[in-house]
Amino acid sequence: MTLDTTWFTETYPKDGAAFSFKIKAKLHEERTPYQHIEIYDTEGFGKLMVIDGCVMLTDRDNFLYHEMMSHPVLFAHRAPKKVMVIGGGDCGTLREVLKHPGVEEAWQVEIDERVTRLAEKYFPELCSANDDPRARLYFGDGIQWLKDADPGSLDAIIVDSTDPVGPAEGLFNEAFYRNCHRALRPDGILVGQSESPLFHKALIESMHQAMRAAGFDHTRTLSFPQCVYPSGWWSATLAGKGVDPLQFREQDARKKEFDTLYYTADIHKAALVMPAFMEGIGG
Ligand code: AG3
Repeated sequence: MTLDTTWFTETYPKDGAAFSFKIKAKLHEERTPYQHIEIYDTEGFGKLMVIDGCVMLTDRDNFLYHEMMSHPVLFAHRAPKKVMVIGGGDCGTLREVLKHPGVEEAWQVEIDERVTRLAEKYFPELCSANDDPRARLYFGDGIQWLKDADPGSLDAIIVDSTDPVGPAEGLFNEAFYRNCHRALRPDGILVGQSESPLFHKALIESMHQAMRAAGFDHTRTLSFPQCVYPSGWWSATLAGKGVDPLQFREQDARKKEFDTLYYTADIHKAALVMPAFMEGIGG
């Protein structure tokens, strides 16, 4: 093997940086109608899923992202019962959502069924909640699903998408957020993965603007470490319909009856504190 084939590298050309994994083996590669998927076994991070050249998740650190995409929004909501995940085909977010005993129905609407089938094979622990009777797996276009959703029928919407290019582009604009706003009940909360505070601040600002323009009353960004994503630092942006997602059920979070590896009530509070260069974003 040459050196090149023993490493997988995602480059960030705009920022002149990259992140690499030492590879033990390429386990799978395919082109679906939507994207190019690769699965690797790595030296240090366990299994790795890559879509269109971008790192999606590894065994070692996916808990950071999946917990922070799920628990802050669900503890910010007063009593989430019906939750929708858009994208999230690896089922890691769905698994976290189903840890909340009050959730009655959790939908995962993923456009590319192959992502889920490969996760079942290579990341079985992420799919361990898929046979929970409250889980509903649907393969299709999340944008259309939300357009068709009954108005006021959801408590929380979690957009666990790829970067805002290609199939996920339509998950970051005002038209999409309008459909989310319509589909949410009063007090409903939307959260979308919102890339890196350091590399993508303009995108985060544009998400806040688009969410407000779509009718949401309060918008907030939280951040967390994620060394395998561009800049090693990632974010999620929340939008509340009649509620401020800065507030959360802190006591419930403190006495939660499920395990997490990163999320705690204190992490929740800390994650919502913005660094100086981000102050004034959201409110
Ligand atoms: N969601 C994708 C985050 C985007 C990562 N971007 C990148 N590597 N350029 C991850 C899916 C996990 N459920």
